[in-house]
Amino acid sequence: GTLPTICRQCDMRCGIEVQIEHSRINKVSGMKAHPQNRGRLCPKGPAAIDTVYHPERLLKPLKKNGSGSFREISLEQAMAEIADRLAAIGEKHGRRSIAAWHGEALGFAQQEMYPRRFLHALGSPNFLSVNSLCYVSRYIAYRLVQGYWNACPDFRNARCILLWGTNPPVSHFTFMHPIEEARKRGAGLVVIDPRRTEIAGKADLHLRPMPGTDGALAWGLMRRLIENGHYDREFVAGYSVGFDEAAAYAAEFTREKVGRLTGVPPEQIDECGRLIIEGLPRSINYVGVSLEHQENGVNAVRAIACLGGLIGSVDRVGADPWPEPLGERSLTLYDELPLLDQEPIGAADYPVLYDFYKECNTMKAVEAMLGFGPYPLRALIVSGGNPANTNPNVARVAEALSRLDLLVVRELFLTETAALADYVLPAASFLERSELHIYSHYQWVSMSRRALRIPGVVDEYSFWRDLARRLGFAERYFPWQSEEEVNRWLLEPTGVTGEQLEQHAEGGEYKEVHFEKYRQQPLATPSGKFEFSSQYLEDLGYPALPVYEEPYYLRSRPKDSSEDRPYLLISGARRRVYLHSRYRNIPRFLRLHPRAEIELHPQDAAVLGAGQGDKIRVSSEVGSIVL
Ligand SMILES: Nc1nc2c(c(=O)[nH]1)N[C@H]1C(S)=C(S)[C@@H](COP(=O)(O)OP(=O)(O)OC[C@H]3O[C@@H](n4cnc5c(=O)[nH]c(N)nc54)[C@H](O)[C@@H]3O)O[C@H]1N2
Ligand SMILES: Nc1nc2c(c(=O)[nH]1)N[C@H]1C(S)=C(S)[C@@H](COP(=O)(O)OP(=O)(O)OC[C@H]3O[C@@H](n4cnc5c(=O)[nH]c(N)nc54)[C@H](O)[C@@H]3O)O[C@H]1N2
Ligand code: SF4
Ligand SMILES: [Mo]
Repeated sequence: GTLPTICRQCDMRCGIEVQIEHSRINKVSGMKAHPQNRGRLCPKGPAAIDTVYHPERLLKPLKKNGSGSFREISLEQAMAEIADRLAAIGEKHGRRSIAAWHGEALGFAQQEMYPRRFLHALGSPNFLSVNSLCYVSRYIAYRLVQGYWNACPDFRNARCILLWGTNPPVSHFTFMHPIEEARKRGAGLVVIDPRRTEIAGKADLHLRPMPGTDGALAWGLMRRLIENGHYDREFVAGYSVGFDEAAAYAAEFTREKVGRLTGVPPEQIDECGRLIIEGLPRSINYVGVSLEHQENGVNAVRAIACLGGLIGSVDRVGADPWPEPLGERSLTLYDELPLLDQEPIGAADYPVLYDFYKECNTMKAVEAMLGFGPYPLRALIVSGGNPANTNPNVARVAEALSRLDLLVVRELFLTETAALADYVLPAASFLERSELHIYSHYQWVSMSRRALRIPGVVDEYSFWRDLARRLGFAERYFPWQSEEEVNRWLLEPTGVTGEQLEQHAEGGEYKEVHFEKYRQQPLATPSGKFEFSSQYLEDLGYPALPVYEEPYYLRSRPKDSSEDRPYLLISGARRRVYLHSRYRNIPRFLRLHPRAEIELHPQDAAVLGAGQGDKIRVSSEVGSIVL
């Protein structure tokens, strides 16, 4: 038979149909009725089959011997030993010495809530996740300025689209259909990326700023709009604070100065301004993750959000709608057990991250594992992530993980991170669980369904509940027998039922989309207004305006030309067939990209005498790699 469900191999969460014969999945195809993808899939969609039935998939718990090799043990033994060791570590070092790390593979919603809930019930505030590297800086920046972040603006109805540091044909293919529709109706497209990407090749204008200088460009564009009076005066006058300070600061960013700071020729800045003005009031910004990976990323994104306010994108059609929530229950225990007296790791250094997101910074956590924190972190449970491969300075991360008293990793494969663990537990894939998927940008909800059960492999909810039971707090905090029961409880106040979502696998709109709600209700910022400048940040000792700071590599550049590291590397450009460290064990994908690759500017390549396919050693302050 065919089971309609949701692909959660990445955060696009496309609708899929899974064909099952003799309890084996033999085909994954796109669900036509799902508005997210309308039947289309990326190459990783069907690769779910290669993953779940991969010959190297872990199906039994592994325990590391004194000699460092693994042997298989039963799940009962593994769980009993892990619970005992956690209890002992909590006893000896305090419960806050126990942490959990949640990776990208599990998403940013329901699955993330289980370890958060578990830790707070246990008495540790130390929830860590991939959020330190992904999307939360954008979320915080936009929340600070306008009170919400929309992960996907209304491309379809836009008249000018600015893409900052993002390459949707590869990373977010579901954005491409609405972008192409807008283009057919004449919308302008500006791509801002130091690299000539696939989408840059399709744009009206490709701006190539030096990495980490986008903030200066955003200020330069603001200057131009303010000087020529091309901004939304009604919105600025009625619904914003700090405009005068912002305008005074913007005045410093002349086209010549922005040209010097960013490397973008002033004529191109003018041209970009012209395209934005032509598109008003339906010009929009979309910011990719890369800006978060640069220094002062939050302020670069805040500056871009401020530009959005000037061009009137806030909660408008063809711009940046303000999503309304479904109103489902929340699994967080933060309100009940905030544990602030337990000094969450990194909360003092990154107070805004903790305040907005109630989680610790992973770089600080790595330091704490190495003994440089305010107190030691001694035990860690990782699920859905591979930090020894994906976090900055992997050698240091691996060193930190191997110093722990207890490392437990829930995985499908024996990854770089799992190899360091004391216990590796086989994890359920997305096809082996059932969860809610909220697409807040069009106020839509779907529920995925369990398509597969593998003996001995448990889902995330069952794992955390079992551990809570062994540590004595399941009855109070994990009372639901199964994830299906959790789903029902979450949905109860919403008027949407699990039965409805099961009958209509594509899901449905939970609320009609309305625009310009800020006219009736305050924006969700401290002042209730759009904040060009932030009193909240100023009170914490940060600049109130999203000021531009030159990145370190430019500030510290030697004055003479005898640099021993003359090149600049940006890393992490996506490949269609890979997702971070995933899918690199699938032969048909490996044939496309057998090893890690580097792209060089043709002029740099010519100087080096390097050609297509050559091996190149790249060295930096932290390490060296052959690509
Ligand atoms: N196939 C595939 N799809 C994915 C993923 C994957 O691994 N593979 N990962 C998923 C995840 S978790 C995420 S977060 C998203 C990320 O997706 P996006 O947010 O769209 O980011 P990228 O596609 O990585 O594109 C980032 C671009 O920014 C450029 N860039 C780097 N530094 C700067 C800078 O300082 N300024 C500017 N303006 N540009 C810069 C890079 O050259 C690159 O082209 O993709 C998701 N989709
Ligand atoms: N240099 C550089 N580094 C980067 C980035 C960059 O642009 N440049 N991008 C960053 C970004 S945006 C992100 S999101 C991170 C991602 O970094 P991570 O969160 O580490 O994500 P992955 O590398 O995809 O690792 C996911 C792991 O989860 C496992 N897995 C898959 N499905 C499941 C499941 O259902 N359950 C469980 N328990 N496990 C599962 C997979 O086998 C895989 O090993 O990387 C970041 N690192
Ligand atoms: S983009 Fe690909 S991997 Fe992501 S949800 Fe859609 S089909 Fe799955
Ligand atoms: Mo990400």
